[in-house]
Amino acid sequence: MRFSELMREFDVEEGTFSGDDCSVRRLSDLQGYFADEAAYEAALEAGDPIVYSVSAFTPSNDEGALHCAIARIEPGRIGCEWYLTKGHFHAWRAAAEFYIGLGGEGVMVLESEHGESQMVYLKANSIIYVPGYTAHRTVNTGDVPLVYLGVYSAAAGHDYGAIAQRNFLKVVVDFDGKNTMIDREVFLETLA
Ligand code: M6P
Ligand code: ZN
Repeated sequence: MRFSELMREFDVEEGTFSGDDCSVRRLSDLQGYFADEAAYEAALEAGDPIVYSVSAFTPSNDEGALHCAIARIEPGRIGCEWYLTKGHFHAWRAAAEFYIGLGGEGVMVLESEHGESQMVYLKANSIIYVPGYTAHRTVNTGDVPLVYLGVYSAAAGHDYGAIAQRNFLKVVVDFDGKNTMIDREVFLETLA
């Protein structure tokens, strides 16, 4: 590979790789992802803010290659629920991923195919290992952007289908200033 293809600079504030047009996810792109639908509709009436953006460094698709994405989740909430990423399984289910925190603070929700959930803290100078066969979503629980890198196999692929259908079983919400991961069903009952 040519030298110019081996290195990229990234901007920790912006959450982008140099020379890359980042993909932007606005609130309107996240229909069905937040638990509190009334709060979602009300927020959308007020505007369509950027919730997060992703910029990728994909130097190769050869066998054994790695890709890296940098993402920036804006601070914010829909009702009690913090701004989040869509979340995905890898299309190649066995593929693992490293998440490396660069700025801000948040959590990852990890959910196995059998519905076992874990909440793991993600902040600057921390690294999370996302095992294979595990859906992963990132949540900004702070009041500044959460910026992080994800490093994964070029063959991993993003499978959003299962999450778009049933969503994660847990939600991360701010209850009286405390970040809590609770069952989606239990949270929905508190809204009824
Ligand atoms: C990380 C990586 C990316 C991913 C991004 C946003 O940077 O895992 O591959 O695209 O987070 O997450 P999502 O794709 O679930 O919206
Ligand atoms: Zn992933």
